[in-house]
Amino acid sequence: MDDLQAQFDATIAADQRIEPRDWMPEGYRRTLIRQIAQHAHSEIIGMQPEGNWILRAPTLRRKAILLAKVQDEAGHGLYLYSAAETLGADRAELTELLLAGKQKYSSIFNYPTLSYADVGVIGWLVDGAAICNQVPLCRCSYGPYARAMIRICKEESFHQRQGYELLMAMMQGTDEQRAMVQESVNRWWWPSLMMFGPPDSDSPNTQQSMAWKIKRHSNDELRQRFVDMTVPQAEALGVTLPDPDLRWNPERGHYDFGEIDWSEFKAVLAGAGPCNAQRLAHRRRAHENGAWVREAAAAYAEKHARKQEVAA
Ligand code: FAQ
Repeated sequence: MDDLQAQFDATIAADQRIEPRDWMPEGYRRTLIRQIAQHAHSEIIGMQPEGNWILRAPTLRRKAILLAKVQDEAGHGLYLYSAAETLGADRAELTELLLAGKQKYSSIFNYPTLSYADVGVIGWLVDGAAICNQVPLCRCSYGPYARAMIRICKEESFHQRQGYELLMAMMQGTDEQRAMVQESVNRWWWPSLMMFGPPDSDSPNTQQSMAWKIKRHSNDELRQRFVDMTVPQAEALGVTLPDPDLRWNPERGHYDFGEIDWSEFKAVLAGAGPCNAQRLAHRRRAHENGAWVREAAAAYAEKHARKQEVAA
């Protein structure tokens, strides 16, 4: 056992990858299943806010782009459930845990999409935050998760750009459109900052996850990186970020920003966000409506396996 632990520690120290067949400490496995499952659930639940606008996209082009983006999120969910399965988790069980409210998904998807500008702002801010958080995960110490993240990040970059391009178009439109973008930014800015998780001083998992090189940066480091990256983009767009304390700090070489309302974050995590009940109810309904597809796929797989047995 000591040998196995030493081998694991050496692999991590040498910045090499742990693969599914390698020995790993139980805590490492549990942490990865928790994070990857939460990430997968986020991608799947994350289809709902934007899905709300597919039927109301203003042009065929916008509709095609939005459909492609929402389908990408479904794909991300599937890669991630597959990565979790390499750790011995069962996708059906993870889904049950989500539906029973026993596993989390990102707080951000518990906010409503009230206007079409929200489609652009989600692309710009939510996908922007997701990229900031997820690019370092391409170097996660667990091979299957790191490899899944490479493709996911490429697609998230397209999502971020489509959001920014949409907002650029609206900002060059009418006063009403500009006001719609500003109103949307006002609603999404603070929840986007919350996506990075609790402050480092209140993050029970960060220290160990960084020691295991699952996480490469702390929550606060990534949040700061996101703010620094986004402020110039807001200026180029011509929108105001809703934080009177936001200003460049030349000594730190970063933007200072105001206090996040952590009581709101905790309430959303506890199930009391504006859309928690709606999101889970919708997911549950979709799962029940899809039961026949799962049954048909299982029956087909069984038939196929029997045929192969006979042929062998
Ligand atoms: N929401 O100790 P830490 C996307 C939980 S995908 C809900 O700091 P950790 C794509 C955390 O799980 C967005 N829960 O935890 C898209 C833990 O709870 P537990 C999802 C949160 O894991 C775009 C507790 O708080 N991305 O956006 C949140 O070290 C557009 C203590 O926190 C990922 O999942 C939160 N915001 O760090 C799709 C990325 N923050 O399990 C559609 C991978 C924290 O102990 C449209 N995940 N919690 O009961 C990560 O990088 C990490 O898990 C963190 C949290 C950074 C999220």
